[in-house]
Amino acid sequence: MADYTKMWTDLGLNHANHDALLENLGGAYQSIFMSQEQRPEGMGYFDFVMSEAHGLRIQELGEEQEAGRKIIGSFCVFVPEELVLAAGCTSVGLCAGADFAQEEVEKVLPRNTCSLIKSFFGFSLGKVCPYMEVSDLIVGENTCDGKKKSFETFSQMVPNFYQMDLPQNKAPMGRKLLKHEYMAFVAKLEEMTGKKISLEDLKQGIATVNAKRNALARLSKVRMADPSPISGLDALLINQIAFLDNPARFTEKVNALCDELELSVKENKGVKAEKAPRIVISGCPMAIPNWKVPAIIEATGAVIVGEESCIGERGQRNTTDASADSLDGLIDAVVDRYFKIDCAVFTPNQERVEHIKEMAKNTSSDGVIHYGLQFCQPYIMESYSVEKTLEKDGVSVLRLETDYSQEDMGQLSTRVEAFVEII
Ligand code: BJ8
Repeated sequence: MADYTKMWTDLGLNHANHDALLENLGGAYQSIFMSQEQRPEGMGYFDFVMSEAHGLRIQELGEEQEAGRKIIGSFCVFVPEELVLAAGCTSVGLCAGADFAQEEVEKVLPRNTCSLIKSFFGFSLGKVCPYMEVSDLIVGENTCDGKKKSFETFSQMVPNFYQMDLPQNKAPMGRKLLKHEYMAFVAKLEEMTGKKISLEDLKQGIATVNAKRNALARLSKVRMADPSPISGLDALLINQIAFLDNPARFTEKVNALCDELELSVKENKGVKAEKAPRIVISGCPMAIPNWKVPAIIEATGAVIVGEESCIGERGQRNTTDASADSLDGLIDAVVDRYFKIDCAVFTPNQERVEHIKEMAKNTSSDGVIHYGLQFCQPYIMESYSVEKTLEKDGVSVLRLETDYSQEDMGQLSTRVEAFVEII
């Protein structure tokens, strides 16, 4: 990696903390990803992106800023990238998947807060996340109580914070609220850039994001083969990188990888043995660099064939209809697309259970592992009905509750191994 010290200093990163984080992540990446056998060649690009995630990509974002683009950081798949791109801005995901500065974090947040929230607080307090520091606007949202209330504190810690309200149910009033909030977001973006979004701008934004989602849908489809041509870990990594990389380049690289994978399927080549146990993971988002549970699952010889998660199908399925010929009509289409996201903060949320069933069937999976982050009420509470409904359908379910620490690795491995053996 080139020397980015000056760039990191200019961003205000804490060098000692940042070096420690990079060293930790580098080690984890080597042992989890680079030790996999028969990886597709196309993964080389994504390895490169990861190796430069705090370097070249941040430099690119800085260059975009110099050219007048604003960088919009967000924590939730309800913040539409289409609108951000239409405004001539760039979207980056800020959800963090690793513990950092826990002691400092627990001075401002209750201990019983989920790891995901603690993580972005830790990244901010420890000054280790260049994406957070480079963002011109940070968008928070009213989803679960943990995020909504913690953003009250977080908004005092970072400059340029913007809060988006979100509905909690799928009634017509909920859709109305979502549209109101997207219109307000458009107004905020226009105020920042000093430029109105045109019909053409939004058509282009939708086309770029639809192309990215179509490429990811192609990846989901090719993974359904047995033997699977790509590991679940690598597929998760690609879904995580989707929140950081330049969207057009990312789409091209995912499509190139899919060309390779489709060929492997034709030749019956896989990364795991044929008839290896097939698992769908469902539950809380696995933000980068959260790879703990997938690594444990695939170490048993099983293969993960789908993620029912915001870093996966829940976040990326469904494209936006770009056929409307008015700006308002296109914004309605964006609202319709996002209103289908079945996050567990919604009640009732029967669509999510139906989606998990459908995924289990389409991927011919042998079982579903429900992943809940400790203290995440929406997903852990919903996991009970997910389990009951799937079991009625004959699908085996294992419910796990964990955090970002490594302390429960042994116990999790034992439970996952036992589950994989019986399915
Ligand atoms: S659309 S899943 S990205 S809100 S794990 S912070 S729910 S206590 S992340 Fe999410 Fe948007 Fe929904 Fe998706 Fe709260 Fe649970 Fe923590 Fe969570």
